[in-house]
Order: sequence, then structure tokens, then C-alpha cells
Amino acid sequence: MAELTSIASQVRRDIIRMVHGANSGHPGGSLGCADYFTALYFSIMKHDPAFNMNATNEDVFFLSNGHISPVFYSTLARAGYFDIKELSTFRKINSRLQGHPATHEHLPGIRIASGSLGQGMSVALGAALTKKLNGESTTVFSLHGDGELDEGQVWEAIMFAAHHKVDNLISTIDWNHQQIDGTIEKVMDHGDLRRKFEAFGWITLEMNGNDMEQVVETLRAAKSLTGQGKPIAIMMHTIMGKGVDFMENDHNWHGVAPNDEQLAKALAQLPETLGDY
Ligand SMILES: Cc1ncc(C[n+]2csc(CCOP(=O)(O)OP(=O)(O)O)c2C)c(N)n1
Ligand SMILES: [Mg+2]
Repeated sequence: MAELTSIASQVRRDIIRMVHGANSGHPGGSLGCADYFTALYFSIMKHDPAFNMNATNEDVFFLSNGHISPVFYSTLARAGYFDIKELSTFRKINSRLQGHPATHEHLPGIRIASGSLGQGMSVALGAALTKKLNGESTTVFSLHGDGELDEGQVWEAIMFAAHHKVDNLISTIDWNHQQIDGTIEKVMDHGDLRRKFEAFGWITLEMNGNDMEQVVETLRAAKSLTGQGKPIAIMMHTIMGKGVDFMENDHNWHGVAPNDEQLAKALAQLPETLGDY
């Protein structure tokens, strides 16, 4: 557990340094999801950093809220998909690390373009059904922002998944109660998300997404619930900007880069554990 927590600290440093280096990007949601990504790629998923697009006999992850690409790129690099030095090219011209992930750049670990919100669950369903047809006993994971649930396509996918008994899919909702223009409650109140997923026929779990032990335990529990005829959703409580005190719980850090002074303040709060890129 201590090792995972220390990896997550480095991922958070990478996020801050990448967004500062590009002077643009999305630190808030990225910081909030750093523990989830670390647990997934360093403990939960069966995956191979010698990347192949088809992911045959591997677990597979789809990021639907593509704007939090910094946490995805850092995790992939730290897990060995590509050289950590490439993180310094984030959002630069001709970089493989574009602001929103795309397959065009052929960055190892990226299997779909995302950033146009609402589409990732549909893609994850396709992959999950394919794996079932192929007789694989692997799991498909997906991550979605809570603000992203304003997109109608997600609810079509939620219905489809239950109807077609896609029970090898674990979709996590980053329930940070923040989105681009303010709180979820102010922009579009979802009410009780967990009860909604249950009403749509999913098995649901809930966790503190910023408590590594809980994240690992809940993801393990979710994996053990696959194969029971129902898709699985995890309501993940996170804090936008987690780990950097002046960014926490503030939607203004959804998509703004820290200046030099803010960078120094942030890095002072995040121990360098694996070595900066
Ligand atoms: C289809 C679509 N509509 C609107 C946007 C603009 N947009 C980017 S992020 C965002 C808010 C998303 O909220 P959430 O998923 O909760 O992200 P968080 O702020 O928590 O990181 C919006 C509306 C988009 N990227 N795609
Ligand atoms: Mg949100």
C-alpha cells in the first residue's frame, strides 16, 4: 500500500509539472483520480506495457473523460508504456501527448480518442462484448466524470449494458461534485447517482477514491462481482485538486495551469518519490 501511495505522489507531481510546462491542461480532475489510476495500473489490472491495440487476454481501460489526460499519460509512462521523458512534451506541437488523447498519435496505452464527453462507456461496452464473444475471462474498466453524465449517450449505454448483461464491465464515476462551470448541484443536479445506477440494473459500489486502501479493496471487490449477469458501477468520491491545498474542491482548477509561484507551492506539498521526468 505504501508503494502505491508513493507512486501516486509522483503521478501528482507529474500532473502539476506537465500542465505548468504546457501552460494549459486539466489539473483538478487529474489530481483527484491519481489514486484510482495508480491502483488500476499498479495493482488491479492484468496488462502488458509492451502495448498491443487488441489487448487480447488483457484487462483493458478506457478513459471517457479525456480532459484528465495528464493523470493517464503519467500513469502509463510510470507503468512502462513509454519513456517518462516524453511527459515533458505534453500539449506541444507534434507531441504524442495531445491535450485530449487520440489514437492518431500512436501513443502506447491509448486505445480510443476521448475528450468529446459521453462516448467512452459505449466504446467500453463494445470491447466488453467482444471479450465475452471471444470467451475471455478478462475485465473492461472505464472512467467517467460526474459532469460527463449530463450527456444523454451515457444513459443509453447504461441501459444497454444492463439489458445485454455486460457483466465484465466495471465503470467508475469520478464523483467530485465539480465540473467546468461550477458544482454539479448548480449546473445539473444528478441526485443520488448510486440509486440511479441501481435502478438501471447495475451492481453498485461506493468508495473514497482518495484512500488508496479503499480504492484497491473496492476495485478487487468489483472484479470478484463480475460474471454475475450485471454490469458494475463504482461511485468514487474524490476531491478535485486532491493533494494541492489551494486547488482542492475548487472548480476553477478544472482546466487552468498553475503559474510559477503556484507550481512551487504545489510541488512543496507532493513528495518526489520516483524521480521527476
Ligand atoms: C460533448 C462535450 N460537451 C462539452 C464539453 C466541454 N467540457 C469539457 S470538461 C467539461 C466538464 C466535465 O465535468 P466532469 O466530467 O465532472 O470533469 P471534472 O471537472 O470533474 O474534471 C465540459 C462540459 C466536452 N468536452 N464535450
Ligand atoms: Mg466532476
